[in-house]
Amino acid sequence: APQDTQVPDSGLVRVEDDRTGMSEQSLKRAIVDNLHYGQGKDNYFATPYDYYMAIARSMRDRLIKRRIQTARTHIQEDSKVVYYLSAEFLMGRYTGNSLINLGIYERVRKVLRESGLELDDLLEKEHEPGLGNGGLGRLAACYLDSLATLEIPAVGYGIRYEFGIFEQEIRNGWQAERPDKWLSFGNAWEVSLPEYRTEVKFGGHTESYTDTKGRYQTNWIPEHTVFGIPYDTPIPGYGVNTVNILRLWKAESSNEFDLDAFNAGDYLGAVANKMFSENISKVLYPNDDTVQGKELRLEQQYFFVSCSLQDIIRRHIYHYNSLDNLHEKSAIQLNDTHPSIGIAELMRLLIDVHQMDWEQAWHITQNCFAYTNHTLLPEALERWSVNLFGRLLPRHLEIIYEINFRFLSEVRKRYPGDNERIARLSLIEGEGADKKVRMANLACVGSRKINGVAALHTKLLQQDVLRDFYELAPEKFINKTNGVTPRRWLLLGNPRLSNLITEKIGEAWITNLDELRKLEQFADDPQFRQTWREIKQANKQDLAAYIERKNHIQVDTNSLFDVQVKRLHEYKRQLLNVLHIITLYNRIKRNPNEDILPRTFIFGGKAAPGYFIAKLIIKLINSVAAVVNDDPSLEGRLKVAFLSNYNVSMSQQIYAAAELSEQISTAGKEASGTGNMKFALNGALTIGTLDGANVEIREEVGAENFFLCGLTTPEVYELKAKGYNPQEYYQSNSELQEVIRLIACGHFSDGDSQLFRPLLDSLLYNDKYMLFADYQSYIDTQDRVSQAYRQEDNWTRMSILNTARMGKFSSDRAISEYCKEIWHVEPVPVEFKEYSPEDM
Ligand code: CBF
Repeated sequence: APQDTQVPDSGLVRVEDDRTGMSEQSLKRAIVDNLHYGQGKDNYFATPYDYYMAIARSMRDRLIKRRIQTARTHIQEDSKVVYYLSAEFLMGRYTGNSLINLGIYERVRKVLRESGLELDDLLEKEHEPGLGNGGLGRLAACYLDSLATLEIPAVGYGIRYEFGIFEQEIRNGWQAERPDKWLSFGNAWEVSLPEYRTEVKFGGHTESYTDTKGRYQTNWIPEHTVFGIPYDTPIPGYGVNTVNILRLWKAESSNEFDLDAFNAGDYLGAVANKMFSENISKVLYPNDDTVQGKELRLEQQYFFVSCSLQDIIRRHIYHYNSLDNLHEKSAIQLNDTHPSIGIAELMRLLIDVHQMDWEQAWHITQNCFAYTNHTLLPEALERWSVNLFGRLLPRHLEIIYEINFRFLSEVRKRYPGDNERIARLSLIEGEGADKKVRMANLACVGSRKINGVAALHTKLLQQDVLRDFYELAPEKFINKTNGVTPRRWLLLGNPRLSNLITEKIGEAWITNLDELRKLEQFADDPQFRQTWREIKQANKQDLAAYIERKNHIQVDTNSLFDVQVKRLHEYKRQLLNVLHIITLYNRIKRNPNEDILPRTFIFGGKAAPGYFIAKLIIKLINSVAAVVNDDPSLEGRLKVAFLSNYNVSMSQQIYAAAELSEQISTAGKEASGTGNMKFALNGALTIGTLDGANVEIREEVGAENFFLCGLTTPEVYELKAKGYNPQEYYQSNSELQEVIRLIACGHFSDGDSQLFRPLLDSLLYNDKYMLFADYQSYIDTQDRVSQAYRQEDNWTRMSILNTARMGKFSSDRAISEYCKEIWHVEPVPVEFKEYSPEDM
């Protein structure tokens, strides 16, 4: 288990009282105190959940003290602040992470054990806040951890969804969704600050007038107004006193009850405003990588962005009494285009509310914002119908037209007569009723820097998706390869391995992941390899026990744990993995004595509820699992498990136990991926295409320690251009034909030959993601994996080298780069001070 690292009994932390003390005695007193006075229970009545709440509150108290001192320090030091705007934050459970970052995990575990309580069991009582879909939201969470650890003043701004990502159940092999009522037992971690509530307008119309100084002004008369109430969660850095905040906005009605409507007999009308308001932060849209263009989604985006910008302005004015230097003291990051309406909103606030002139407001706006793009998929690029936009945000539409007019005038000067280019660059797409506002274009025009999330992705943005913007302003483009926090993804998630690493190379790796290189010297040490293997084995046993508990499947812990966990999407090609499983199945059926490496295939991931094909892939995985797992002739050879409701907490356990990481998206489709990094950090070897960050992972770990398969991006483009025909691959591959025929004849669907027809038809006659083109390469590479796994010693060596060479993929590295090259912010160390009478 993680060791106490930074907080000795005396020294860094000197206050020894129930709220902030770190000694065993103080911690014990704090937990008992919170049990009594927070939960209203003693040890006779307390449930495990009460104990969890008492631990969480005790940690929160410790963080709040540091938070206050952090905030004060940032003001005293006149610090520039990073504001990270994101519609999603997939934080995972807080309490374990806080114990780790405070350095008292082991101490609290010991204190609880003395009372017969098991910390790890109690931490499982925390309902994970699932306020994100996947990679993008989880990246935001890793970045908050690194920002605090690097002592950078920062605030994460987002939405306090009442319902997070749905809970996935598997019923008869199909995904079923249940609402995620994560707040139903309260949230020990947040503090609400109604005194900072913010008003947000929607709908209505605008009116122009000339003010007393003869200036042309616009007034927005809204149809509705809504309040945003901030809820703060402390974000502690590791081994430092900095505690930043995640500020999430909850929508509340500004007019609970319309008495006039009520008196006129219109009861529903009387509460209409309340219903409109509260819907806004009700539920997270469960779509990853597709946009539905729904009004509520735009309302959500505008709501949290407006609240956040007003909050930033309030804080700034309080400190500087002027907005002239806003861009010198604030760096606002747009996590994808979801918050990009912020560009128009900041303009509105500066011009309409704070009476700034256009030129100055635009200068400030362009110098505040930077934009991260997270996807190359055209269906994920946000475009809002002008009609909808104008109805909901009439003033913003005017501002966007004005930005566009000024921007295109410049473009025309630069490219006279190039009307096609001008049309592509325009913030408005199309004509007449079909006109759309292009949010990526708005983000590009209004930002100082634009970045992709892996080297290949940034290159493709420059060559393809954002090419015109790149040609216009190449200096704006920059790559920032993603990273993951080693605190959650190794120290907390894999205590056995992190203890071994610390034993061998010390604990510096926790905040300087490049230190892991020092493990290379042990890669050939037989004793170290043996211990490395034993740890993986123990983690596999834990996961096997979980699978048995949840899925009632017994898996062989000596088999290769071959894992694909991520959102279900056709481009991620879980289906290619299934084709491999069926290929192995056929080989065994054809020749029962075939020497096949025993494998356990583990899947996990949610499909967007409206994404029929992705849901059908889940059904296929479960149907194949049912046949394979029930076949006695496959016992000890193949097992397939789909783990339902994949989330952050579950993934921590999975990464620790995985041996083979499936990263097999069609080249050029996955922007980066971050799961690929977490697997390799935990010693899994990757089978993958040259896509996203896989390219850089392979460069770092060495081609000989990575199982490469599939077409490259240029090959994919070339094949598409010349006219890809899946039949060419199908007709010439007998193993592939056998696999497809077995599915088609209903072998995995009780004889129903129609059930999986949509999947097969899409493969046979379209195959947008080129599974057939990559099938043989993938199968051959999997055969190489099987051979390699049998060379136990060499496999372990490769595994050690993978972990040892993952330094680059720390989110600390990524955030340091953002700080230096995009945000221009510096660390601001925070001192921990004892309470004094002046604090009163
Ligand atoms: O950059 C973080 C991740 O974002 C996504 O999940 C996204 O939502 N667009 C991408 O699909 C990932 O490739 C990427 O790692």
